[in-house]
Amino acid sequence: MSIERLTQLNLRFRRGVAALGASDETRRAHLQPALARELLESMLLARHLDIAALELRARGVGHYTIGSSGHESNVVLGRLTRVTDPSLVHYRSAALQLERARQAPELDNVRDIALSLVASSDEPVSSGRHKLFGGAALGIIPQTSTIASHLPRAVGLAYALGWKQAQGLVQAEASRPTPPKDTLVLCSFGDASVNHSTALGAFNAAGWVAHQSLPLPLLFVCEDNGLGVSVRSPPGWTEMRLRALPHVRYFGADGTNLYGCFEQARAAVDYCRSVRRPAVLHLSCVRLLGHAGSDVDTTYRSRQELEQAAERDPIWCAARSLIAAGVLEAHEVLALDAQAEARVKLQAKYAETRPRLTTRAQVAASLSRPIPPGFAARAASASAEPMTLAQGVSFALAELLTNDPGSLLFGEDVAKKGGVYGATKGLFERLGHARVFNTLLDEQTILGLALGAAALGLYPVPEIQYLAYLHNAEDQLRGEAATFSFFSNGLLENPMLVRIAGLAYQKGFGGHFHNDNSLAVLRDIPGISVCVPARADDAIALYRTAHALGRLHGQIVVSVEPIALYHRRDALRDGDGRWLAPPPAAGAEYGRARVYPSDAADVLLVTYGNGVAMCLRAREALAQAGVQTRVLDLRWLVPLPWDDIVHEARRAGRALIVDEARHSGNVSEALLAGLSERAKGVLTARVTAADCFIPLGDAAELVLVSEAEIVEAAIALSRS
Ligand SMILES: Cc1ncc(C[n+]2csc(CCOP(=O)(O)OP(=O)(O)O)c2C)c(N)n1
Repeated sequence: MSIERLTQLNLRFRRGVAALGASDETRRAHLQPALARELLESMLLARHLDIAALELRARGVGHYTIGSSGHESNVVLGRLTRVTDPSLVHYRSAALQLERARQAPELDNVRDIALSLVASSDEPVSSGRHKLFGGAALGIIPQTSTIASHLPRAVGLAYALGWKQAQGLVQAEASRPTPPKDTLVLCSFGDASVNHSTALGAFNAAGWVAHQSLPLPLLFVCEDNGLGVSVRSPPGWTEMRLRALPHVRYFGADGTNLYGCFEQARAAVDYCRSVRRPAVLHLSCVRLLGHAGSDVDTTYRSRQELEQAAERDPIWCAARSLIAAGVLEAHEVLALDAQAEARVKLQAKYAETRPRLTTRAQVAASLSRPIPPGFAARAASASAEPMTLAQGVSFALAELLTNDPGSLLFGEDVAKKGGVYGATKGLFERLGHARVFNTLLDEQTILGLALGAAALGLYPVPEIQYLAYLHNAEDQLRGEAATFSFFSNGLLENPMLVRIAGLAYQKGFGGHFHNDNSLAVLRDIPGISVCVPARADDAIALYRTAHALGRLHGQIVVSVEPIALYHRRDALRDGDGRWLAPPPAAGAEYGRARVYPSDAADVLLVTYGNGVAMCLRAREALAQAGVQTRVLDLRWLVPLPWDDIVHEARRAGRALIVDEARHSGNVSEALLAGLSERAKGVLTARVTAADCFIPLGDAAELVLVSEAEIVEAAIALSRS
């Protein structure tokens, strides 16, 4: 049905153009003929690609039918922005991208888009993993389909652009072309997306930055077709919403008027380039079809409405005004249309013959770059006093920030205060406000800033103040950071070290939200690594390796720092000071555990975080009961250190898993399953926290793992 409608529209366009008379005698102010011809050509190519998408889908060889029809006036942005302007674009951006591709003549973008429609592995953006607009040579960063999720990264990119310029780092990288001083970031989306809290958070963050007179050259573009699938934007709402954004200059453009649209877009682009402040271009569009090929919009749009939309078709409107103004002749427009149709058909036919992804390994290959076995950061200076975990974190971060001028640390309260728990103490004074700074209170913005900074070659170290508050922003990690490499065929990467204070045992303080003890949400994200340092030397070793992994392999590392261990000094007895540790000589080996040695072991205690402290104490009590144990601190929860786990479990013959996280969805499940597969014959048991939130006060102990429980379970296991 959609395909008939679009084909009919094209026929109507041809008849309409053919019927148009000669131009006015006096040529009106309009676009230059060469420019007009190119813009119209890109628009027509986009339209014929939509027809091809529907046709391929109808025959079962194409897989994507969210079209650009009715949004082709975004072509002006393809013309007015540069390949050096990082761009994150709406999924209706075929005309924009085709026009942008004129700046990269080595590409055949019609062919590339056709290849994406059939999910061919020849397709250069994601190698057939998704139909996305993008491409390194085009400066277009591929987007996921989660609406508005790209806006925080866009704010981060624009902020990082200014940051790099201020730090004098722009010229420092041999691997990237130096972007011009007036580079901007382009970010487009639909009108329904404007209402998403992620978008509103990003608009707010942009205003917050601009309010402080910091540079933020960011052009938001709202392509307003009045609909979000079947839901209508209330008339006037989108404009009112966008006009009310503080410090974001509003520009309105009518997508049915190509010339006016070009001029308004130019004004908006010039404003961002020269004033270095954010702006929004509100571009009126129409949706000529259903939301996607499968959406039958006639169930919620009247015949009259569809007829009005067809009359506002930007291609028809552009052709009519160009002919009326004497810029192009009707026969030239018809020739352009015929050529566009022929070119698209040829490339669609070619795309059909090209290979697809055929193996699981091929699909997963772009998740992250392979990390060589035994990877660890090189030695670093080790002379310092024994320290607490919090001091160790601060030491590690000081080392990282000092050694890498492209690194930056930010979050809520991390600067002068030094973090809620002092884990970033002294860094602000030592490295300055440009390298260590507070953000506004919005976890999506914090991670968005990291996403943008990393995409520009920086190494961000964002902090999430409490594990429970990661969940507000988790999509920025799961849907954005982790998919970046996957959907760009490994060409793009956003390495970072995300530090999150978390886990329980704060001795009655804080209740659930300050003692959150579930790591499930971090464990299943393909392509990211997760670590938990228990002591200062672990934190320093792990962060050295995390940074090296990021810089050398583009890896994202998330570290959950156990709050209850931050200031612990003693290991076994009050005043023994044995939890303190000096910095180690080198980094931690990637995916390797730390084993606390013992001469003999009847039971291996497999644990991490607070569990390490509890197990070391339980070990003493168990020894008195005649049960010898060895403690294995996983340190890396993703990937799990299987070689060490299996080796030590086999040596002891029994493995007790001590997981301070909830019973369901956490690491104990993976350990039990993995041991049954990899270490057959080893007897296993586990102790975990309850599937419950953490209450306030001493009642917290009722749902958490206790030392007594560990002792009891280990004795029971030793006797089985
Ligand atoms: C976070 C999220 N929720 C829901 C969806 C499903 N969805 C896809 S597109 C869309 C409507 C978007 O409308 P708009 O932003 O106006 O863009 P348009 O499609 O009209 O161009 C919805 C609800 C999604 N992709 N992401």
